Amino acid sequence: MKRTLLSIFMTTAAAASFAQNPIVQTNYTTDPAPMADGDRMYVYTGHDEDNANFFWMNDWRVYSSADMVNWTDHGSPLSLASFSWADGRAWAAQTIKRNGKYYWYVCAHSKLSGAMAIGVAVGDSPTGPFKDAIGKPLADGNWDYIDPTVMLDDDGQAYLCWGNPRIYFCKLNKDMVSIDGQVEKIPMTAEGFGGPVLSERQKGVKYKDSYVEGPWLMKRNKNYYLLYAAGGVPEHIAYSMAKKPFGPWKYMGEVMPLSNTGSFTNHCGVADFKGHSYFFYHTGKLPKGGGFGRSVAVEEFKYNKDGSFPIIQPTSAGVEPIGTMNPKNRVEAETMAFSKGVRVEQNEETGVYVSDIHNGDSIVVRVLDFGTTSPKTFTASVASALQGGKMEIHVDKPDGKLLCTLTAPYTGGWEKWQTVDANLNEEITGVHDLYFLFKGNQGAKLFNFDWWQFK
Ligand code: FUB
Repeated sequence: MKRTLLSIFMTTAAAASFAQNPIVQTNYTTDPAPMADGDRMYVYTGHDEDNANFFWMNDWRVYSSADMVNWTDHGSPLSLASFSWADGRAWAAQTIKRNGKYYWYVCAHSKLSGAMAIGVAVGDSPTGPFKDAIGKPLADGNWDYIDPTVMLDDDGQAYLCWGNPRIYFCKLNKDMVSIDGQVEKIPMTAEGFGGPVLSERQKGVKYKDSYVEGPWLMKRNKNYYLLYAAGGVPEHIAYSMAKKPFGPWKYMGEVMPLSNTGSFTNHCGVADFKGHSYFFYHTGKLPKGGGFGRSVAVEEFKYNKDGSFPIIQPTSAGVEPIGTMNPKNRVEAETMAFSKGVRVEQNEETGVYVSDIHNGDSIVVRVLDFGTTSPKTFTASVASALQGGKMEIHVDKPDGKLLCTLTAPYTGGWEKWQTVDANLNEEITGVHDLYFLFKGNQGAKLFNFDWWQFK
């Protein structure tokens, strides 16, 4: 029944034409590591700084969604400052849940060794707070030590692997914060990875591929998979399969071939959620983005019958919604399907909120189910140290029916929040996308926006 309803509303013109990638527009995001937990899909990302000319990365971020199109920004609960031993390069990472705790494996430049190191943070919820679990790196002192990926096998054994241009592999103890035994190097054979590592390629020999970095270790049914960035620069995504978690690996081919994504790196993560399979990756497709200004995107796919991966191409369309949101509950303003112009900030008291709202900016929130009884008012929490501004809410498209106009006043400060109401111009029932269009003094910052609700 749910599927039928979804397919009915997805045939509306507004839904069919919606471009959903990249999934975050308020920051550059990289190296996605998805984790389905309960009713939500979480994505742990790196964060490229604005106007960067290298991977000068300082923190990691978390986003989540229940419907795969509206993503809530949970801010940055982990940064270089969380690790006393780290002083740069907050690169790729992955989070996994075990026994109610969340373990976030990261890599960063180590002050102790002067090279790269693998660390682990722990938290009691998927969005933190997180703290360094052991106060030191798990493995330190090698420039190869980047891009950790972690997997918990059905028998309770956890495995960690990482590396560029070689793959290092170890067992984790049950505590998830110590290594069981030795760190091994996986043999980088042509059989396993399509060719040796790039520096060991022989002139004149044609290889199928070469592992580079960004491993993603996973198990599905009885098969183990290692997906990775491959081929050199620019990178495509390829994969290998094995019958045991430590191999021997068999090179299986490309998953995401090279295309014009605007980013010379690629980095993937894969997860199933609510009966769907998703492939996350990054591109340089946000405005002013590129190789050091990357953005996470997602595609839905189906495994081939034999368990192998299909070829997955990057799209700007992205994925279809797999659920709806209730607009009569409080919705955080930083939950959005797409935005233009706005940014986010966070503080201890408010958490994450939408900032930098200017005339002409917009936010789209999708698949809102108003049910059969129309609300009468729209309420929002806003703050402004200047003159404030207006928020028009249009139904299903930017120039769709004007549902209401909310006036955000001067409130005495950018974090002095005031709850403001607007009466609806007309009734609304059923499932709709809403377009929040911001209007006000040209060039001025208008107001900040924390949450909203229909009543
Ligand atoms: O984001 C920094 C580095 O770029 C990652 O560690 C690599 O996987 C590549 O995506």
